[in-house]
Amino acid sequence: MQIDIVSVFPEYFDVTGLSLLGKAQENGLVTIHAHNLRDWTHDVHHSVDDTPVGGGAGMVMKPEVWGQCLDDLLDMPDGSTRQQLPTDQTVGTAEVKEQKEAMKSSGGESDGIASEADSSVDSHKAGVAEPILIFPNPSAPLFTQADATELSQAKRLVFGCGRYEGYDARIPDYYRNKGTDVREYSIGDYVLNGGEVAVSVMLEAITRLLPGFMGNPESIVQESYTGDEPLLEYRQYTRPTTWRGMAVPEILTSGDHGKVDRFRRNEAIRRTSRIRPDLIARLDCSTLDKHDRRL
Ligand code: 6GU
Repeated sequence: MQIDIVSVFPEYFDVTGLSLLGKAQENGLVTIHAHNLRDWTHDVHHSVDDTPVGGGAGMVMKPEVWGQCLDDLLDMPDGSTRQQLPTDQTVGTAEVKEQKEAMKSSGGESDGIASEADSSVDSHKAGVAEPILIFPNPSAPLFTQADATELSQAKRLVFGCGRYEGYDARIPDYYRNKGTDVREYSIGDYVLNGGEVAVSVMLEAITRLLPGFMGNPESIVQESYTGDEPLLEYRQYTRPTTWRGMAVPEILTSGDHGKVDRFRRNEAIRRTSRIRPDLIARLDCSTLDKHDRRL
């Protein structure tokens, strides 16, 4: 999977080089490039925002800068030519242009003045994955595990981080109208300063589902929100079986796997009913067995 992130704080994503996501990049499972939106500005102040049309507080991100940036990024092929990019996570306009030139001379793309239809045919011929464009937006539908699962199948994702009071609404509209798969997601009912944290959250939820990402793929299957039954997970314990006078539930030490499974499932259903009744309301009742129904 190839991931591009556009932000006015690309350094924010330096942390993607750490931990399991860092390993996944070393192993070639995923490449992540964070770009600085200001590299696509032309004015001396490198301004990316302006006051809202119609008045009001705050600033709105300008469509021209985003347009130039996304035209460049969405035009780029995946995998093969990507490897020519510098190892530095932050890639500016110069490198992007360089890469496009390299692509053209290697016959990887049409002459650049072809019609939209032509260039899309060409990109299919060259085996170029169509990117999905994702904008974090507190006023959008909630990002869920189902979205993470779907997006983990994609070859290319491009994230655009908005700052300040948001971005010009015509930006996603423009690319949607051009046929790009454009998504806008909120990560929860609270306010953040910008899209960077939200993109980090989505990035982690998506990439950990890539085949080969997790040491133990079983740990994904058992989790809360996964599969047809979005139940909260049962509570976990490890040794010692008694700690500061608190014993783990006795059934878990019984060695009877049937009883352990039943105990854990009961706990998952009871906890979900109490803590997240909204999830129970969404439950597909045909997945419940006769023991579940008695709870
Ligand atoms: Cl996606 N962006 C911002 N700025 N705030 C949020 C959010 C996104 N999701 C929840 N709060």
